[in-house]
Amino acid sequence: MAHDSRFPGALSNGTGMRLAVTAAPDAGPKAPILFRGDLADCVADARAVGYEGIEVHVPNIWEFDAASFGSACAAEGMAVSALVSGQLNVRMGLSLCHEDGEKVRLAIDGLKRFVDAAATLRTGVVVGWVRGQVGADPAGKLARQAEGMAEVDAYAGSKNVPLYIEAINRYELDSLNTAWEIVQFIDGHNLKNTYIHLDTFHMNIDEYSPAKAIREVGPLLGYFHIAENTRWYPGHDRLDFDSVFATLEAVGYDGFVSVECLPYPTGPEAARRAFEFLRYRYFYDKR
Ligand code: LER
Ligand code: MN
Repeated sequence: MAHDSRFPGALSNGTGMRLAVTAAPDAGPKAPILFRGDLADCVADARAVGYEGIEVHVPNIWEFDAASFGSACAAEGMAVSALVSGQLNVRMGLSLCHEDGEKVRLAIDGLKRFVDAAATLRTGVVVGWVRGQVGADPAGKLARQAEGMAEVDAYAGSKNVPLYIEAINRYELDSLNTAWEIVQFIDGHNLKNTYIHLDTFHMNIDEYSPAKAIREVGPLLGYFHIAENTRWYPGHDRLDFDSVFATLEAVGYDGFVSVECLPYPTGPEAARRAFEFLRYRYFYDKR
């Protein structure tokens, strides 16, 4: 199968979707991060459950040692499913549409450093919260977001790294909340290395149905987060995962499905229960 630039590394080989899970050195009690602490330990613990990919929410990209993290992953046979850039905004207050031009410049520089790290780790970069709130000036700020994205998109292209814009629900971010809005944003600004990242939790709020959103995105789907309608681990509540996975297969999605859910009852226990639920129904040992 031809290389698909949506899925870097060795994954676009037609062998299907793989399961990943979230990790970070530290996170708040309600953050949807399941493995926390030393990242090499997170990789080993996630691999022991059975996950094939680790998604890292990097606290400070300027201090992140991608090469040594890559060695820790290689030692466990673990792929990096994505690097998530949200902490540029959450911890550092940077965004692509900030009124303060210096904060925009730093957001763009931070995203380029994410691209560098992703090139080392053969993975992609999630662009969510760092887009920023457009507030009462949607036209000006949306244009600023788009300018920043275009600059980072061109840089990502020079490094063969895909960017994944996440559709985040309206209560967290005030623009690009739906799959279709991001399709139009990517087409409208001619972004060549940017794909769409869907999350079942956000879709349950802002989409008619996850299946419809996945179909609308089709070949632009680059990354996927999975959690229940309540954001508990998959299998805990009432989201229709049969239709989600049937539609992912129908559109030929061949990338990671990353478990990003609340750390309840604990992060590692949620990771274990999610893996058990998903593996038998949709992954390695389908019944
Ligand atoms: C990040 O992937 C996400 O889904 C946001 O809701 C931030 O938690
Ligand atoms: Mn998400």
